[in-house]
Parts: sequence; structure tokens; C-alpha cells
Amino acid sequence: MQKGNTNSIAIVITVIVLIVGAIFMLSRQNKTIAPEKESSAQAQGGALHPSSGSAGIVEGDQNGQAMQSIDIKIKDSTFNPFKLTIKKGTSITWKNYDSMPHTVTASDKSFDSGSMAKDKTFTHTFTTVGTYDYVCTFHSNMKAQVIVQE
Ligand SMILES: [Cu+2]
Repeated sequence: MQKGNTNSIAIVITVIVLIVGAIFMLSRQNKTIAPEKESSAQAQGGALHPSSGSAGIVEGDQNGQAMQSIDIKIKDSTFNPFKLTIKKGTSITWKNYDSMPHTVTASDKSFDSGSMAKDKTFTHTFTTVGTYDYVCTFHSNMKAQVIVQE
């Protein structure tokens, strides 16, 4: 009798835990950035932005989850990585390591850094899904691409 009671209490607790877990999972799916997708973007060549800037903290969503930002190096007249797939809402910061100036200019003009001297950075947040080709307007062979996914 008492054992049966204990068993049914255990079943009720298990059901409650499952329901709470399901609600938690559903609420997480509504968030824009899924953590496991973040790591895949890094694996494709982007490095996590150093957390020194205040932007990463300010832009965190209500969950306290920081928006992702990725660095692209401009070095030896090459964008590195030159091809990158990111999630919508990700910020990319380009930094020029060359002594000569470069630009980061979208073919559709949706972003344009203007002339960037050595050590200058340019950041753009991609809020619309699509494929963005961009070039350095000073060096027509410097071509690169960002693919923004949902
Ligand atoms: Cu250039």
C-alpha cells in the first residue's frame, strides 16, 4: 500500500519534470540564436570576438545571451576567412592588418567601410538573410562573401 503510493508519487514527479522540460525546450526554440549553431559558425573560420568591447554586453538579449560577433582579418590583401556562413543577427568586425588601406564594400551597397587604414576596424550587423558579396574597392581581386542564414 505504502509502496504503491511512493511509486505513483514518483510517476507524478517524473511527468511534471517532463512537462517542465518540454516547456523549457519550446521556449528556447523561440530564441533567435541556437548555441549549437554558434559553434558551427566559429568552426567555419570565424574567431569569437574578444569580449573587451561593450557592444557584446549591451546587445545581449533578454536571456542574457550575448549576440555573436565574428572577426575577419584583412591581411596580405586577402579577406580571411573569405567565405563565411553566419546566423542572422551576427556582427562581423573586419580589421585591416596591412599597411595599405582597404575597404569592405558590399556589391549591393548594403554596407561600406570606406577607406580603412592599418589597424582600423569596421563592424556590420547582418539582420537580413541573404548572400552578400563584397570587395575592396581599391583592389578588384579582393573578393569575399558572407552568407546569412535564419
Ligand atoms: Cu584593398
